[in-house]
Amino acid sequence: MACRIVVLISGSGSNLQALIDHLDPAHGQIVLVVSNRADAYGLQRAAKAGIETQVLDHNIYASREAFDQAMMARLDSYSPDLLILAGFMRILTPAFVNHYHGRLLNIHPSLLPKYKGLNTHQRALNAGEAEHGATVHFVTEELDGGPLIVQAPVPIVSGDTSATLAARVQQSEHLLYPQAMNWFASGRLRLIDNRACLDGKPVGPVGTRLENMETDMRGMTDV
Ligand code: NHR
Ligand code: GAR
Repeated sequence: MACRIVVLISGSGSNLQALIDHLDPAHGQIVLVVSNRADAYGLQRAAKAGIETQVLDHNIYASREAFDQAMMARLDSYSPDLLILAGFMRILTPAFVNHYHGRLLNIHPSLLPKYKGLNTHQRALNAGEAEHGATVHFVTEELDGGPLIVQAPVPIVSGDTSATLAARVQQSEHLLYPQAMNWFASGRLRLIDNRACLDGKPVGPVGTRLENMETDMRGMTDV
């Protein structure tokens, strides 16, 4: 049975576009895109792809808990098998995260466990790092601290600004995230005993590391 996928966004939705473009239709279907911001450009991308959209503005709720409860009610009416955070910028409550335990993914713009939280590109530059990157992980109560699935390093080059670095990291995100989505949709990726498992085997502590993203992805039939 096709995996029913819901994507949550807050902004431009370039990751959403990559997910739309690379989803293997044999295994899954994006049944809904939700944004907490009415002006998120990603909503237009979804509409263009013929995907249902909904806006749930967090500002009209009295608390984080109330917002998350409203979202859960909305999402559950679509019976999602997989929820994907794609540039979704609201921290989720324990009640939400636990309700979707094992079926909630996030992509974070750093080589986790380094640089949790926001403003990661500038912080990596300030620290004089030689490399940065992106990581897909299962979401748990611990912010950016859930079990890691797969990460891609991106070199930092001289003259990089947070904008040039962010652009390069995002290119790798657009390969990384569809890969993880298709792994999950096809049943290869599961959360078992709080560890991401690919084909039944736990991935390493930082997840599968894709060193040469473009070369590695070439020839992968499911991306
Ligand atoms: N929720 C939980 N419980 N656990 C995670 O790991 C989560 C999460 C919600 C979102 C994405 C995350 C990222 O990849 C994510 C992971 C937003 C913030 C944040 O501080 C931090 C991390 C992430 C997303 N948001 C502010 C807030 O008050 C609002 C910032 C804004 O609106 O611009 O929620 O980086
Ligand atoms: C991506 O780079 C993603 O890693 C990051 O926001 C960008 C969203 O871009 N996510 C976070 O920082 C989550 N806090 P997009 O809207 O074009 O996909």
